[in-house]
Amino acid sequence: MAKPSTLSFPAAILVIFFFIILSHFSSLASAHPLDPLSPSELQRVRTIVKESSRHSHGQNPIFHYVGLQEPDKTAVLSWLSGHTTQTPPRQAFVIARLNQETHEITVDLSTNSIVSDQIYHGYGYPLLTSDEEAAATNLPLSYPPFLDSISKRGLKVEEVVCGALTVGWYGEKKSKRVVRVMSYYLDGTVNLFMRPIEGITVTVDLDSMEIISYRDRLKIPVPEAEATEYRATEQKPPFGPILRNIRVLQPDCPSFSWDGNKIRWANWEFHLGFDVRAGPIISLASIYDADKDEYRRVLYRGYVSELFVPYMDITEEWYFRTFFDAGENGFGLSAVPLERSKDCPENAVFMDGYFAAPDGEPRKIPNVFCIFERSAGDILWRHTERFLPGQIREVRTEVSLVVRMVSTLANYDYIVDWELKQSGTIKATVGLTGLVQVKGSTYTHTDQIQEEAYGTLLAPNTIAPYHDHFLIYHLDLDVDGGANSFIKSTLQTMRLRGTRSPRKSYWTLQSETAETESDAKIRLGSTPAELVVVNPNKKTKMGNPVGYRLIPGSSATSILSDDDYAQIRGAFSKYHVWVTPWNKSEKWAGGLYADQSRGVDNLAAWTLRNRGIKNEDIVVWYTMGFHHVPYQEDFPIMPTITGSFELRPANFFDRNPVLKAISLDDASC
Ligand SMILES: *[C@@H]1O[C@H](CO)[C@@H](O)[C@H](O)[C@H]1NC(C)=O
Ligand SMILES: [Cu+2]
Repeated sequence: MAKPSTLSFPAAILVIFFFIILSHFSSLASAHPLDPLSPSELQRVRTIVKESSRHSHGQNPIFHYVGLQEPDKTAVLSWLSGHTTQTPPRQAFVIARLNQETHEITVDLSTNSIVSDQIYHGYGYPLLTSDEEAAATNLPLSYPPFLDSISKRGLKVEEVVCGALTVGWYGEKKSKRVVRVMSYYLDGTVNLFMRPIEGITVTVDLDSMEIISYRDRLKIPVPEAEATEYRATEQKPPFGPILRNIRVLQPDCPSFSWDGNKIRWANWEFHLGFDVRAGPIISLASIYDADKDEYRRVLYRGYVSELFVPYMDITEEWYFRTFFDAGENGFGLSAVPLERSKDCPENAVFMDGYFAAPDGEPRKIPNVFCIFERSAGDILWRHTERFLPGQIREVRTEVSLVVRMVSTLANYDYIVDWELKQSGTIKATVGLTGLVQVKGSTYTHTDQIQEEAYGTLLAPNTIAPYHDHFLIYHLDLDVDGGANSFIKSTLQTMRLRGTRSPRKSYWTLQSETAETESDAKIRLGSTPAELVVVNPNKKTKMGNPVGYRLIPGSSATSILSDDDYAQIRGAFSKYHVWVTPWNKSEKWAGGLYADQSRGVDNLAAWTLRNRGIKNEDIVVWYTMGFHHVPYQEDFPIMPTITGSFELRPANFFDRNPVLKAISLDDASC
């Protein structure tokens, strides 16, 4: 934990004291069935799986994924309601590679035994491990043809850095676990992504760990190091503005409390989990209803299910760059430790995340999440009553609770925020920052460009190809209970003729309850629409079905052709909204095995069954999309692009909960 260096002595003591309390708390924390696997559980999983594979195969397994096997929803809810004191069985789900085969293993942690071990024979491969990526990127550095290419370009091999890229799928009948290794050049900068060594295609077989094909096609200059420096210490003049004397301190403690992974703040309570694939998982988010004097469930589980990032350059060195960052590299696995006063405000509280290394050993990502109260000078609600003598003036300050993770996937950094508001709103925001992926080019001026360049010339010899980012959220809404329906209402212009009213038009709602999955595939367009998940079995006092509405933010969906291989795999990007009936095994919108997947097991394929979704336990999937056309300001670092959406109560309460928004939790420290 990074301590703020400028704290006065007594405050520093308080902070230290506070963290002693925090660690004390976590050791006393009561177990929750949705808790991520602890280091000791990960260790047990490792022992059990290793023992078993040694027995049957005489080999060590490589762990590609280890995570909580999500317990049955009914078991969790029944445990939660206190109908049973039995916690649901604690199980781990493991994807391991052994003898070049992919095993799906379920480990029971209460009996310390393997419940099932199946070999996966379908298409696609599991998450890549950090070990094999490191090994693959080392290969070219001792491969004579590569060393030759480097020296032919007049470059120094000790200044070369390599990175591995997944290869996608382009209709091949047979596939192998392979990656392409790209190289970049330092020599006077740390901004290696602005100095690609273009034209070399190195393909590495991950199972045999050898280079299986090599091609050096082009002689393109490596862009200059000049003007690529981004470190603040090297900038003259330094970056401003300086916020004079601004502090956000809560020296006593924040006004939220936590018991292990369960967090309570203002009128909210929820569970926060960590998964190597998804990153943060928000579960069992419930909001207190002061009128009913009870917590009412809103979101059973919400997380980023997949990312799809296709590049629009069709040349040999680029066409395959169509990444699935969660399923190929792990959105959570790529998370970076957050730093106080930099990544998160000074008043943040931090949480660690644990994962299994490729050898199964538990590892920690310190400070993988930060949780903080945001009070940024905004108004939650206000009114000045000017019709009354003397005027009444009422203002409520906006305060919200933010959970943050930052995931760095090679050149890109994704800032993922989940924000809870007293108004009942859940807001999800993603910030895209870091560095754009650029391509070396002979061009030094746009006048020279005669043919399709697939991107923008940002600097001499530097083209940033066009690309998209699609993040799809899995939102298992349980609005006041499990059985929900999805209602789409479009705003229709009504024309008036005759003398009924001096008006010529008005608009009204035309509502449709989605019966099946195909009714709920929505691409938002020019017709305004209201998207509401309701519980048709619960009504407000006024008789409206209780609901929560989805307020979309960023607007992009994929405009690639449906028969393009990348699009077949990332088909979820075609619609803003999908609704499916809840199914335990439908978690990853790009498929469980995203690396070189073929679109057989993904959200689009599941929905072809066109199942009923009315008055069912449904999952809403929301695609947050960005078409990224780079501009010169994307050089040499990228301005943050932000997208968001909200889930907001819609006839959920009988009146505005803000009126009586209170903090139920007196600070617990
Ligand atoms: C759950 O999803 C899997 C994968 O799509 C499918 O094979 C299975 O039939 C589904 N179960 C139900 C009850 O729909
Ligand atoms: Cu981008």
